[in-house]
Amino acid sequence: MNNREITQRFADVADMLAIRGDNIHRVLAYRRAAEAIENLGRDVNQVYAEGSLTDIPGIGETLAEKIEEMLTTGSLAFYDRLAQEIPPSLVDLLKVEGLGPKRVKQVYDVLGVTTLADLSAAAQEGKLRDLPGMGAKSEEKLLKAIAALARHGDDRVPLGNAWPLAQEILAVLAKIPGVTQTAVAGSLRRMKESIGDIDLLVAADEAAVVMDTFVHLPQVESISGHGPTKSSVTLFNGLQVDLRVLPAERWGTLLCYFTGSKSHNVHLREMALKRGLSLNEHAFTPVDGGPEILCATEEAVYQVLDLPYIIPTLREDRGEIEAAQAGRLPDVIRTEQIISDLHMHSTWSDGNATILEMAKAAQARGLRYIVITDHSVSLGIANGLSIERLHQQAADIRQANDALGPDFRILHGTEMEIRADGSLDYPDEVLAGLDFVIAALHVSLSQPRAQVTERLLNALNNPHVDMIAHPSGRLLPDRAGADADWDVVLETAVATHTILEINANPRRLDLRDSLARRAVELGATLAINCDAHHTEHFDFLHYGVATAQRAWVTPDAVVNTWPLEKLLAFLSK
Ligand code: DGT
Ligand code: CA
Ligand code: CA
Repeated sequence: MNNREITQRFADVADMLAIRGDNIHRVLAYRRAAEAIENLGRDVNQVYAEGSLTDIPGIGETLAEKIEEMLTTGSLAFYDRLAQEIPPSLVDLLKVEGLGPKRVKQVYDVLGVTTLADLSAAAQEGKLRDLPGMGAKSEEKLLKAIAALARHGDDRVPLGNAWPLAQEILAVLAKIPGVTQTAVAGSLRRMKESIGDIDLLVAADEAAVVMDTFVHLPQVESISGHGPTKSSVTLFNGLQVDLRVLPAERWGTLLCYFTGSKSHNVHLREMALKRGLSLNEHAFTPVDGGPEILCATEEAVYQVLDLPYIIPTLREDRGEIEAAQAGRLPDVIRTEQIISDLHMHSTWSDGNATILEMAKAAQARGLRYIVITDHSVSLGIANGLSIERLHQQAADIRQANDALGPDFRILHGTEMEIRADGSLDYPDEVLAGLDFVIAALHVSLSQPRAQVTERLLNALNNPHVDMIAHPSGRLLPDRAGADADWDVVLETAVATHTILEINANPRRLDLRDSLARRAVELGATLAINCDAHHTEHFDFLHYGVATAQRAWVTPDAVVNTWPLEKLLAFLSK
């Protein structure tokens, strides 16, 4: 079994245990294990071979044994036994908005419902309304939710789709009189690569008018909840948005609670309890009585726990709280530290703007140098450059450099195909004449692991190749990208001084956060580039920086923070 299969199996076990009504800590342990394997930057088979499964955060002896069983036998006896009691298809029912594990158990026990289709039929036949705690109204709501699920699927939405929508909605809410603060929360504020639902927060003394405006926004398809402090809607694109309104003096605890992650919050609450305080979205409350401690800012929340402020992109309970306690919180990269972009396209290949237009747009955003890296000859669909056109392009770059003067510099590069057979698209003597050489995979991504790995190694070992762009080639949400032996690839990149890209295009975010963190641990040098095909694509930068933050990347490891001279010296090594 591979990482994905083990992740899925653990997630299913967690859901099945929850449906069975098992101890919550047991459920959480499996959920945490699923997350740990999902976020593992390397092949779980290899970790097992090294005997270091229990070094994975969240994996103790018991779970390590279960992983071992799956890796060596391809199945899990515990899961099979559980499946006798709780049909695995019940897990799908949890995707229905408003249906929790208790209710799923009930419809299974009482009505024999095991699938979504069963549930839909039972609701249509009016069999649900007579269950304890249900009624005709909740039955109708459930039918709607099942229909919504069928329409939109349960797919998480890529970060890049959710972010602009959330900003649009917040901008409207911020203009309502009496509103003093607005923020995104949840996974969107933590900038996870995919978003389950959008969480929005507003500070205002009068909630009613905010809620009214919110549920009647033109983007809203249906209203699933409209209460005094919380409302939920579904947008036409299927995204659910939750909004909560609270008074400003409780803003800090509110924002912290709903930013999550859940595991980060659980950890904070445990720390609070050790101090005799219970912590929720409203306040800290002394366990043995006494007045609440209100926090108007998140800084104040962390201060009560004697912690420095932890930025949202780090809040995954992947060691950030321990690091904060020890005063070793990484000083992660920030957008304003970036002064270059090393990967972009122009009208010479499949870009929409001329070299000069791209350069001016980059300069207007505060960058000091860029590399033009149009596609190479074999990528015909992207109008890849023949060797002849590549040589002609040099003159265009010289002219643009002359036009811009000494404060800005355009380098001449390429985004060169690594062909399906592993060979490179330009001969060495052509590469030697360029300032910067990117190698990248775009075709035959589904080759077997050994073959894809070999292609990447071939590029890494070429002395002219300076960077590997979007190493896995994945496209969110559906295309998983190449399955390479990442540890070998990352180690070879370090050994050959080859830069690895975190591609900031929100459909890529590649290297993904977990692999980027592994890369940095191994000593890799990274770049964060927008892969702009249009001047507006430079706005992608913050997605790439957030991904780097989630990987604990510090500015020194990112070449885009370096002055040009430092980069050139690195490249000549
Ligand atoms: P998502 O929507 O699946 O991408 O992920 P999140 O993290 O946005 O999760 P969501 O929308 O269910 O809840 C938003 C935040 O609210 C979450 O990050 C932490 C907080 N939260 C929600 N439910 C709980 C809970 O039961 N316990 C704790 N401690 N926090 C919760
Ligand atoms: Ca959410
Ligand atoms: Ca939510």
